[in-house]
Amino acid sequence: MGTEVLVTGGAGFIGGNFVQYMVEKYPDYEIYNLDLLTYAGDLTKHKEIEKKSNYHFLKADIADEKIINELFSVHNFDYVIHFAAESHVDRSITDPGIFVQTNVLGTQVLLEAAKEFGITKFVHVSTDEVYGELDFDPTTFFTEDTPIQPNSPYSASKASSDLLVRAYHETFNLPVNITRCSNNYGPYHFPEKLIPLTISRVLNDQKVPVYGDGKNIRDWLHVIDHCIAIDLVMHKGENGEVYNVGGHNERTNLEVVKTIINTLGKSEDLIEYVKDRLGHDKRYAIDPSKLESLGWQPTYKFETGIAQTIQWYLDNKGWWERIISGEYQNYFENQYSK
Ligand code: NAD
Ligand code: TDX
Repeated sequence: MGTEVLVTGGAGFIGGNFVQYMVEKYPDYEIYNLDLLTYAGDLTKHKEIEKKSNYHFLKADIADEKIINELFSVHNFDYVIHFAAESHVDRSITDPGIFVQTNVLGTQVLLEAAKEFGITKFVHVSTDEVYGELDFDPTTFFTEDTPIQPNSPYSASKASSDLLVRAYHETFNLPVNITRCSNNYGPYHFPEKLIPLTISRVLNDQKVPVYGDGKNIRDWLHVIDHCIAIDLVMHKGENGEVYNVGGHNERTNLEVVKTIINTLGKSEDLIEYVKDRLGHDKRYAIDPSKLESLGWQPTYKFETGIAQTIQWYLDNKGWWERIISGEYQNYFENQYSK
């Protein structure tokens, strides 16, 4: 039997890019995309790879123990690359329960199945947000030894899942890695998140909501560089280790929004300062030296990556226009009417 890779959340933004990358890069691997197809999941992005014989789709809820166990019993998954999650901080503030259900319970169900049926490696895709926030001192960074101090229900649920992954390694010797990446951007980013929200709204000459004073800092990484990092960790990561992923691309939110507006030749009057996010983390910044010691380097400069991403949204209007014209409209109106 060839190598079987189970990718959870492969209909979402990062998991979707990873599935496409793996199907192309490893034609001798069988890639199984397992996804519940929530509001954030969409299979139209996989039209091209659906033609390939090494791509397979399984519709399932990671928190459904019965179905997950059945799937592990009929397949021989060598790798589990776990992306599936509720991923939006603002939604976790208005409706935290589903974050615990999917991110905590769902991860535990997968870990238990991996332990019972046996695997080569479980890669848990986590986030720098589990470390909490940094102040604006540009010489400070999150390392793998930074204490876990999540501030939002989203990051608390991710931190909880990280701790379960760690526990399954310590208690049951399950072969695991945890990756903690900074903010991603790139194709198929769901338009509730800052960069695609800004691009889609500026293209429609609509106001862009900037939380607070716009000075919060995020560390941006192109999604393909995240995929390359996970590929490396999956094959070369030392068992039980955590790897931070980031490319030293810190920008204030205002800088990001202005870059997009200026690239599209629109007016900065589109910026609208709105009420700040509750518990809004000031700054994230990653020290990626541990991952670099495995041989990883980012391939995208932010300036090139953001220009290509803006172009992608121009070339793929059909994809995001369909999303923002559906249920998303209610979400957006509720979110910004508060
Ligand atoms: P996303 O919201 O775009 O995609 C999540 C996917 O998971 C969707 O396809 C959805 O249908 C699926 N899903 C949700 N609940 C499920 C369930 N119960 N069972 C099966 N599938 C389910 O998220 P994303 O931005 O691609 O993030 C992917 C992962 O990467 C998450 O674990 C997130 O915490 C992590 N991460 C994201 C970023 C970022 O900047 N977006 C940065 C670091 C880490
Ligand atoms: O309308 C907006 N206006 C605004 O000012 C939105 C949606 C966001 N913001 C701000 C909040 C943040 O400081 O922009 C920054 C980025 O916000 P998001 O795109 O929501 O990302 P963030 O909260 O930083 O979390 C993201 O990165 C880490 C992902 O959504 C997480 O899944 C990942 O773990």
